[in-house]
Amino acid sequence: MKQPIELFELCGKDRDVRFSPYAWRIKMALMHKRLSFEPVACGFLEKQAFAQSGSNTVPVLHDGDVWMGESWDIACYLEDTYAEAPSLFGGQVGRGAAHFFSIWADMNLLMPIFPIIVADIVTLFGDTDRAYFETTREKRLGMPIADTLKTREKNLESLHHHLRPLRALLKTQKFIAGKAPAHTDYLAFGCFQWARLTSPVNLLEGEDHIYAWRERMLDLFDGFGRAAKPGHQGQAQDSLT
Ligand SMILES: N[C@@H](CCC(=O)N[C@@H](CS)C(=O)NCC(=O)O)C(=O)O
Repeated sequence: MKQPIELFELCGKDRDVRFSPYAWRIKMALMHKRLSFEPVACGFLEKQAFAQSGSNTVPVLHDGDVWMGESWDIACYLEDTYAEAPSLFGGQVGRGAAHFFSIWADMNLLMPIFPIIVADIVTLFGDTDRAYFETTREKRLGMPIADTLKTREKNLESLHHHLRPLRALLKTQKFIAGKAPAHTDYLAFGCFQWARLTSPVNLLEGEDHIYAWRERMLDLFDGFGRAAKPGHQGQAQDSLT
């Protein structure tokens, strides 16, 4: 019998708290494809568990003989390997557009969200992962993590500037992919789910079209995203507004 698909993903000191934005993209893609999978929690210093993939980052997919890192490559692998299952891209043209959107989402969602939530993310790790995260991310930020708190308001404003095209789109259609969700939605959702699970900061207000879309995304697959455990106290940015 075929071994179940495994998905290696990042966890906090509470190993049930799983917040990697890239892993969420793939978890939603696996649900979309109706593939059952076993999530495997990994700390930053536990990469040995997926050494066979040659990847230094998660998510990593292990499916039979296949070991694969890089979330975009994994999405393409799932689309091609499980071609009979519901499509993530809706054909080659859709794949090209989704690839562009993946780059757009990295630059216009992930990057502007990061400085807003990083001071909360760091608190979710145990000592060893925390030290690793501080060293690597402070280098990336070019400042101590604590200093990001001084510019949180400004960073939120900047994020909302980046969100304008997404908001304009979601005013006219229910999902980024159109009438029904597909990989473009999972690409963006991963970013918002990351923020929602790591930080009590409210990125979206209740009357925002993006907020309504995120609610629809949280309801998908019997509330799969909504059921995830947040790392912070209290509710995960749903009914806080
Ligand atoms: N381009 C990669 C990025 C994945 C990535 O950066 N993952 C982070 C966790 S959210 C990671 O594993 N970082 C490992 C490290 O910093 O050592 C993808 O799309 O899969």
